Amino acid sequence: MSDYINKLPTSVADLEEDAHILHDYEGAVSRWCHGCGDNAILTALQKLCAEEQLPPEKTVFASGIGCASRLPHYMGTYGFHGLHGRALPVAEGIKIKRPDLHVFVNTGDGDCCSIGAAHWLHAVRYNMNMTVMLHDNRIYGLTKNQVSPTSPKGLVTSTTPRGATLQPLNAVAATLGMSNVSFVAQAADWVPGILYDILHLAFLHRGLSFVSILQRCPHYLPGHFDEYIKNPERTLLLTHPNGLQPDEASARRFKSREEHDPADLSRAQALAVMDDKLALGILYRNESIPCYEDMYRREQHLPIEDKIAALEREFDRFTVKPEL
Ligand SMILES: Cc1ncc(C[n+]2csc(CCOP(=O)(O)OP(=O)(O)O)c2C)c(N)n1
Ligand SMILES: [Mg+2]
Repeated sequence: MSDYINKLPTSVADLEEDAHILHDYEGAVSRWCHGCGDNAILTALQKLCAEEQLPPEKTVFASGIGCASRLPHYMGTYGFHGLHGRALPVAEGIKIKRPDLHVFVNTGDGDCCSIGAAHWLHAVRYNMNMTVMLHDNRIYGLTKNQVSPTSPKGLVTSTTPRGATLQPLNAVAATLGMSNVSFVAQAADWVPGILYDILHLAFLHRGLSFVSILQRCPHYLPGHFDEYIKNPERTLLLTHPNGLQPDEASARRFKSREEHDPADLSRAQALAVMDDKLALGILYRNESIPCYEDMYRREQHLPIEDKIAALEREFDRFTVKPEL
């Protein structure tokens, strides 16, 4: 007990020096439209950083290109606004060299599921410890209203004036089917409390956590998610002692609830493809998948004699010996 008392700050000045406040995580003023769901994601992330007291100098947000990918500018942490579709390889590069950093990725549905789709598959397979957020507004926002892989069939956009012809790609179901998947969740920007809880659990997961966030684009797709927003019956809240455990007041707002064990992959896959309801919560979590950076570092930390012996073996393989 006396130890604990000794560790308590003795003055407000001590407190201010050590503790980070929300303001420490604020960056530039956002240029997103009024009512854009990206604003809710930004707010949740700043709150998460403050709650977890993440040192801003040890926290990185990596992104590709798109409206969603502007997020690193609005954080008071480090950031890397990369190339279209390349948010994940940038984040992996950061993590492999600096596993001590907290790495977050913000990517759009075009950025992740279209031009960056190959990186998405492999990032899930490498399972590096990072929190990946798919801002799924179902449209290319930044480039002004082109069809995206997640646009629903029939959606009229500037590149599909007669309506999108293909069935949309289900990013949650696709991720659940990828090798080495370790964490998949679904959230919506219009339920900020649940969004925050999901991002918090995603951050605490060791491995790649993939959070698909349905995100409103009021400029190009006004009212697009109203079928869920205006009809609470159509949202299914997933709760479990090993998943989301919202307080009773927040949970009561959902008319449909299901106790879903995130260890159950086949139920998660069924929940991801439901037509009539939108499942929000932790669909899948598996803590036993190893992280690539841990395996890589184990190899990097071979004793020097072993490294030299391995090099000698390689050189010997290519030595041309004169015939005697
Ligand atoms: C190699 C390359 N191809 C195309 C573009 C043009 N471009 C920029 S953002 C974007 C799509 C953005 O859509 P999404 O990823 O869904 O993000 P949003 O703006 O909707 O948040 C495209 C096609 C580009 N910048 N680079
Ligand atoms: Mg988009």
